[in-house]
Amino acid sequence: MKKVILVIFIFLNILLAQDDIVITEAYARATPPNVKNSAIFMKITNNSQKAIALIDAKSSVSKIVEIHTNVKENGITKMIKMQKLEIEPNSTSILAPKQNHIMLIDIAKQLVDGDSIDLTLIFDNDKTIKIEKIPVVKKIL
Ligand SMILES: [Cu+2]
Repeated sequence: MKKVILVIFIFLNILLAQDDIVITEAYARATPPNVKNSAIFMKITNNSQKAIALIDAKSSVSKIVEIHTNVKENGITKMIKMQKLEIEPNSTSILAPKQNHIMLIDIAKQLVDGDSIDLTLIFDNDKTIKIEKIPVVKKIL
């Protein structure tokens, strides 16, 4: 009987341990000197059965952090702020250059390749994910 209870207990723990939101492959773009904006890219996986929306983001490196998307208007691509980024159930939303991204506006210091920065993501299911170290990477876009 004890064994059965133990097995059930372990099984429940596994179920609870599966996070509904998982962030992978996050990186921030290195900045040239005097450039005050940068962006963070990643994959956000929603393992739950409900749509979850990213509604806010914060970082200690910049006062303003926004959720952005790129739109094309009259042949010109521009970035616009989104109130939220919805992630469908059991799917992955990709934040990538020239697509959706987390925008860092008015960064306090230059982001140099090899540095790392923190990021906090706030979702509409009351879940907050803090990533302590996102690598800063120099990438040619
Ligand atoms: Cu942007």
